[in-house]
Amino acid sequence: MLAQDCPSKQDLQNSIQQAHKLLSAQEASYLQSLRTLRKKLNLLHNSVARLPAKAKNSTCPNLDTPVNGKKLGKILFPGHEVHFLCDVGFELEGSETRQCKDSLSWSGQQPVCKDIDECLSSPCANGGTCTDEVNGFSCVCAKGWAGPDCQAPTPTFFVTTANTSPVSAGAAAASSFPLTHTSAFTRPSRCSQVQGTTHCTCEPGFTISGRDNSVCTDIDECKLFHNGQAGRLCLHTCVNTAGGYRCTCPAGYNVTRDGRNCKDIDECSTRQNNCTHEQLCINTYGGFQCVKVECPQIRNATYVKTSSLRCERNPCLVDSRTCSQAPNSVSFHYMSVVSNLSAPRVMFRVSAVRMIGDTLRFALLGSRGRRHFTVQRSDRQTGELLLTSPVQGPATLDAEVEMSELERRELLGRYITKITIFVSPYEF
Ligand SMILES: [Ca+2]
Ligand SMILES: [Ca+2]
Repeated sequence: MLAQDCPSKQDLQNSIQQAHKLLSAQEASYLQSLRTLRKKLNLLHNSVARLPAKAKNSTCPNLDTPVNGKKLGKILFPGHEVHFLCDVGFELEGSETRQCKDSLSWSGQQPVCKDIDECLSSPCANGGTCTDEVNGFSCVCAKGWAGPDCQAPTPTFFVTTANTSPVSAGAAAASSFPLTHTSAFTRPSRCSQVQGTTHCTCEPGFTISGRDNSVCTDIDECKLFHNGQAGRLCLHTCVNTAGGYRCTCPAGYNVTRDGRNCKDIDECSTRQNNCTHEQLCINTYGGFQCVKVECPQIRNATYVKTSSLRCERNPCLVDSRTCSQAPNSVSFHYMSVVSNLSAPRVMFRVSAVRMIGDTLRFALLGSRGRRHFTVQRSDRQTGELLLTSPVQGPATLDAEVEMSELERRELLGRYITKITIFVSPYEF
C-alpha cells in the first residue's frame, strides 16, 4: 500500500523539469518587459535632450477674448487648450477650442462672436416688418395687428374721435363708437411652446378661433344654450356679453340673485305705487293694480263696509221684498296669477261659516271670464270656483260666486263673492 502512495523517481524528475520550464518562461517575459522599459526611457531621454535650454518662456502667445464672448483656460504651455464661448444672442464663428502646439503656435482660427439674426426665421406674423436687435428682434406690425409677434388683432373696442374744437368738446366723448361690431368680442390668445407644440388658451368665456389659434372669440352662451336640455339659461331675455352673458327681466321684475330668474317687485309693500288713499294696492306679477272697493247700489237696500274687502247689508225695513232679496253680503277678492296656468284648477273656495237653513246652493253669476270658470260643490258647505282652461295674459278676469242659503226652499240669504284675477303677461 505504501509503495503505491509514494511517487516514483521518474515522476519526480518530470515534475522538476516542468518547474524549470515555467521559470524559464517567466524569466523571458520579465526580461522582455525590462527591454521595453529601457527603450521608453531612452526615447524620453532623447526628447528631453532636444528641449530648448529656457523652458519657462516656451509658451504660446496670449489669445484675445472675443467681443461678446468668454475665453476659458489661461495656461499657454504646449499641449494645453483654450475654449471660447459667446454671450446669449451671439453665435461663435471660428474655432471653439484651440490647442497650444509644440511649435508654440495655436491650432485653429481665432473665433468671433457674431450677433444672431433673429429675423432670419421671419418671426413677425401677419405682414409685420422685423428688425434684428442684440439678443432679440422687434416687429413693426401691419395695420390691425399688435403684440410682440404681430399675432394679436389690435384690441380696439372703441375709438374716441379727437375733436379740437372747444365748442363741441363736450360732445367728443359721446362720439365714441365701436370700431367694428365684432372687435369687442375677440381677444388675443395666450400661446406657449410645450415640447415643440404650441398651446393656446383664452380668457374664460372665450374660445379659440382663427387660422393660427391666435384669436379668441366670445362664446355666445345665449345661442349655445338657447333650447338646451338643461333648461333655458335665462328665464326671460339672455344678453350676450364679451366673456359672459347676463339675463334681463321685463319692467316690474328684478333679476334674482342667481342671475337667471326674474322676481316680481312688490310695488305695494315698497311704496313704488301711485294708488290713492281710497284705493287698495294689489300686487300683480310684473306690476300692480289700484282698486276701489265699492259697495253695491241697490234700491231699498243699503250697505256698510265692514272691512276693506267686505260690504254687509243693513237690516231691511219690514215688508221690503227688494231689500230682503238683495245680497246679505258682498265680499271682494283679488288674485294675481301668472300666464298660462294649467287647468283645471281650483281658484277659490266659498264656505258658509255657520248654517241656519237646510240647503246651500252655489252658482256662477254673469262674469267677464265666464268661459274660463265653473262652480262646483266640494262638500255640503263649500263651493269651488274652478278654472277650466289656461288663460294667456295679460288679462283681467272677473267671477261672481253666489252662495244661497235656503230653509224648506225659502231663501234665507244670499252671499256674493266677487273675484278678480290679474293674469301676468308672462309665465312668471
Ligand atoms: Ca359671451
Ligand atoms: Ca308686482
